[in-house]
Amino acid sequence: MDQDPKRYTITAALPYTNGPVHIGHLAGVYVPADIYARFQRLQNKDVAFICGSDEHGVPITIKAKKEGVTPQQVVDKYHGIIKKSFEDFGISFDNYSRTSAEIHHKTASEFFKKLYEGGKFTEAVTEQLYDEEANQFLADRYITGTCPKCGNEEAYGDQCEKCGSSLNATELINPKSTISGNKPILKETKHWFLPLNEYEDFLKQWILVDHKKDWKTNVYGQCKSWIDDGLRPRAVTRDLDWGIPVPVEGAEGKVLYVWFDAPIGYISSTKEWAAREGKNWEDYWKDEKTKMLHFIGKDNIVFHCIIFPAMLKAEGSYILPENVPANEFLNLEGNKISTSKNWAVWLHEYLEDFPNQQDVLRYTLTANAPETKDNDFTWADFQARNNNELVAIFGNFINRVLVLTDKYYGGIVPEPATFSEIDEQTLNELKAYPEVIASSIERYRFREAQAELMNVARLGNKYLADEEPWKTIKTDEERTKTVMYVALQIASALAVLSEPFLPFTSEKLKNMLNFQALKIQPTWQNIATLSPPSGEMPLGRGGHKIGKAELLFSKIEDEQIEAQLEKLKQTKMDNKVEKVTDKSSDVSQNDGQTASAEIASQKPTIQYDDFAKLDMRVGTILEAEKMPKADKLLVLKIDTGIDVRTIVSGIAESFKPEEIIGKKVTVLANLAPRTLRGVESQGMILMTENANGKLVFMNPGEEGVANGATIN
Ligand code: B3M
Ligand code: ZN
Repeated sequence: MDQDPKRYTITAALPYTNGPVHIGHLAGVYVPADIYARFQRLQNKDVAFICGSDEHGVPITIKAKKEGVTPQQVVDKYHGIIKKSFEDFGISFDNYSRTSAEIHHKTASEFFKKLYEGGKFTEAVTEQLYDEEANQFLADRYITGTCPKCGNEEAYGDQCEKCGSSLNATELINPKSTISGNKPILKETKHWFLPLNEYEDFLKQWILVDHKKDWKTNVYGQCKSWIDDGLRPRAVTRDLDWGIPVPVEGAEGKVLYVWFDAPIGYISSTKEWAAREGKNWEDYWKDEKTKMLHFIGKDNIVFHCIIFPAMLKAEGSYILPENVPANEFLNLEGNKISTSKNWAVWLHEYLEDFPNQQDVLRYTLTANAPETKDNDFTWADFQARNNNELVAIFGNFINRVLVLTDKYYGGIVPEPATFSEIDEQTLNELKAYPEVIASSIERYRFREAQAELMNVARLGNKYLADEEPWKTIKTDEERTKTVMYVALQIASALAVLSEPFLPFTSEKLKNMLNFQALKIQPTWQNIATLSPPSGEMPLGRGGHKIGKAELLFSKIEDEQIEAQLEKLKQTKMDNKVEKVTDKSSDVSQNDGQTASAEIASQKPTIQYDDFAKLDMRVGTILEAEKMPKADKLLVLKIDTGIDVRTIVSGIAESFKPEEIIGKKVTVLANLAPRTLRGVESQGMILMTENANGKLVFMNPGEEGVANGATIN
């Protein structure tokens, strides 16, 4: 691969059209992909940023059934909402297509046929799960059961979202139809399989050797465990009535598996775009010099790293992705985001509630992006990021520069006099930022990149605070001109460097600085070379007239945040009501629909001293056994770093003794001892419930934490 590719095919996971887009989707996929695409365009790269709606698959038909409408009505509705909200949010797709489009049906059918004719599939009659009451085969999300790998009781027929395993429906333990709730029977049917086992050597070399170093550890790790586990043939057809008909004889009533057709959607969307723009789509999919990237969420890793590459390899004429920068999940106010439980911040609603504040959400989602672990979105954090960072740092700097320029010079950039050592230092620091930010983006570290962008604004604030032009204006006109000149250079650099992250702000700022009237446009590349003391200078050598100052960001008030929290509270109450009245099955959009959206409200405020009384430390469970004649109790021996002690814990219904030995736990060490069934319990281990209501340990998570380490 060319070290400095000229052409990029950047894909973002095709959202299922069974609901609108929420902040989890944005943080996981669309915001990072958009930052990356915008950045590469600013490097003058030839970019195709591709997406579209994923309109097939069981999630759609289930939604249609629930709403009593046709699948087509469901996809039309959500395709419209999703497409518009992406546009309004500034996600700069070059093309947003949909998999119900004719070009996609054609492309996917041809792809299948080529593999079929090339003998790349195996054909087999196997026993598949069948719902006798609903009279249909059960595939994918029509079936739930216990994951054979991790024990999650809500795994789907094609995937367990808890451990990420890709499954065949018949592997599930205790399978249950999500249509009728019944136990399915087995019934014979014919399908076509992609023999993934035959691609093992290729995948081993391509992922485990060639990309060991450059793929994110979460992505690499998942791939490695699947490959180590051994790959099995994977059915690429289904007995369903919604989808792309299998284009061969003897396949009546069968459609392509949604995960077979959906990634081909990237190709058909590229074709649609290329036809419109007069480009050759094959340059973006078949030229080794093109760098292809798939931005996805972690639950899509197996499909993009194992199955789709095997399909591309089988076809033979395509390039493979250079990287698959998958993110982890974003939670909302401590709970898993859930489409069916309405536990989400929906993009289209955000855009209504916070008009013209797209960049605030973009900023918060990037600042808190789940790049290496799941993260939490809270409205309090959103408000703080806006008020304390965007308003107080970025906005404040720009406002000061523009207001002072207007006040002192009638909006005309002053001619600088001599640059002091501080000026030169500041400018040299500024010049390094394009490279620093670029390097973080190139490594998919968008949080880090955005934090560096904010450092540019901080640099500006510090410079103004130190040089105090509002004071020197009374004593030294020449010095003031130079200071304002330098500050204006920083402002113009911010206008350029913020574009990938805060496109609306960047646009506004460019207008405020009147970039249109400049002879030379400041760019990512020329900030460093244009800047003084040598160089042409981004805003010219004095004389350039800037525009009027406008506020870039405005304070978000407590009432706005309270209104959002109120909405969520209402959702919680609705869910409680629903729980007793609606027993219908629940279907995930990869966002843990089964999660309980119940959150305990905050307890009364305590003082720090109260907290400091708690002695909490890290420990390891050394031994665990059932308390005789007690269903709920386990007797644990725990190494707390200071001693080995006995703790009796009411977790026997959630854990078998043997599965928790060796686990790190958080121990409340100075709780007064209590005797339970004759055994003295010397403390307590801290637990919580996960989204499925299962007890989990408050695990000290980070590696390398020693027993006895205190928590404070
Ligand atoms: N429709 C998104 C999801 O799992 C799925 C992505 C397809 S990308 C080819 O929510
Ligand atoms: Zn699992």
